[in-house]
Amino acid sequence: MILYAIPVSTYSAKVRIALGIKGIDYEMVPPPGGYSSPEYQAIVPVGTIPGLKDGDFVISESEVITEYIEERHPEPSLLSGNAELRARQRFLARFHDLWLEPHLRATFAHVDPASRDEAALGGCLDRYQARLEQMESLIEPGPYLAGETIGVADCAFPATFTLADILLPHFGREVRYGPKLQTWRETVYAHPVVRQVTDESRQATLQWMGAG
Ligand SMILES: N[C@@H](CCC(=O)N[C@@H](CS)C(=O)NCC(=O)O)C(=O)O
Repeated sequence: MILYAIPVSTYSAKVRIALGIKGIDYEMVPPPGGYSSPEYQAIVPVGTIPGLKDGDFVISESEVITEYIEERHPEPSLLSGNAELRARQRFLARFHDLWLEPHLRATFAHVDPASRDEAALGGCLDRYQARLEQMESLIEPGPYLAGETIGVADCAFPATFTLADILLPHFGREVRYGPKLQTWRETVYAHPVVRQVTDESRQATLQWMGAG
């Protein structure tokens, strides 16, 4: 398998964690010409990372890639438990992609103080924090986000939180997690695969910001 990805990409980290937990060998390749380039779009038509190539089969969208991996390599399962627990896994993973992470991504335009719009940045950070507080009321770690074993939802958040731990202080904001999220963070970051992938994300992000 080839995973088109770069270490700084949070959505790529999600898939890398899933592959690592399942013990699947893959080659991580940066998108030729960069993401959205014609060269990369000749392989992965939408041009986003992560993109997966498994033999002749190519697919993108991190959630879809994760579910494809789950179906191809069912053990250990990242969607275990009954229908309700599996729905909770999927819900939290979508919550990450649709309602939490985009507010953090929107701050990228303001990393450089020279081109920063303080009002717009403040709005992004407020919305990110509000969703984080909402998440606290949505979870009941057991100790993972939906049950006793690590699942698709647990794969989605770690790299985003690693990124937030760097970006929020950069913007002068305190990183605040509620008690349930804090407990879950301690559990998930202790997982060796999560730790390895997020350590790489942290290094790459610090380099990207010119601080590493
Ligand atoms: N919904 C996509 C989001 C992935 C995404 O936004 N990737 C960024 C890099 S982290 C990208 O490829 N952007 C391409 C672009 O903006 O054209 C997924 O889950 O895979």
